[in-house]
Amino acid sequence: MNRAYIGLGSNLAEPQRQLREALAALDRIERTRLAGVSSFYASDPLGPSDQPRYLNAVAAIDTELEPVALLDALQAIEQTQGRQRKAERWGPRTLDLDILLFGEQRIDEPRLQVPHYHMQARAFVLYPLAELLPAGFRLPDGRRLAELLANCPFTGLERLEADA
Ligand code: A4P
Ligand code: MG
Repeated sequence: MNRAYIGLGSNLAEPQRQLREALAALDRIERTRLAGVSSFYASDPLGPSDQPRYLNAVAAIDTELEPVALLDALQAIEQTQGRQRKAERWGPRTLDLDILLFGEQRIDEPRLQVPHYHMQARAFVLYPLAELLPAGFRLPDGRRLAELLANCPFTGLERLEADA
């Protein structure tokens, strides 16, 4: 059994609903259960600025799946929720699910790199992730989460109050 952390992002088609449906879907993945959810955060778009603000969150899951099998399951959820892969990089999307961390593993395969390549610089990933991890947590490469947070200003980010 491995604890993995999944980044969720949406900026189309009722992002709040997209994230709630995605969380329910994560809990339905075979041999996997939802173990925790961060607050939801509204965030300014990274990339093209002519797109709506995003809603971001991080979920903790416990899974017996192998990493690539988990990625398959996440991509199936994205498809179910109407994700259309477009050529434009960092463009708008109904749902993006990224594997941020997978146990203590470092993975470098064609389809999957973990820890997720850009997480160390993204406030909309680091701040929700930090809600779910102990102070002093270290990434598989030894870097402390607290250090990454200290270098990543809480800019363009708005933590939303839980509404239910
Ligand atoms: N892939 C490799 N490693 C992973 C991993 N750890 N988790 C591969 C998930 N996927 C991984 O992803 C492209 C390929 O990455 C997958 O086929 C998988 O094999 P994708 O979801 O199809 O494409 P993408 O998400 O458009 O590309 P990319 O570069 O991952 O986009 P980002 O970097 O995720 O950016 N602004 C705000 N405020 N909030 C956001 O959430 N998101 C993006 C998307 C842009 N701006 C944003 C946000
Ligand atoms: Mg992605």
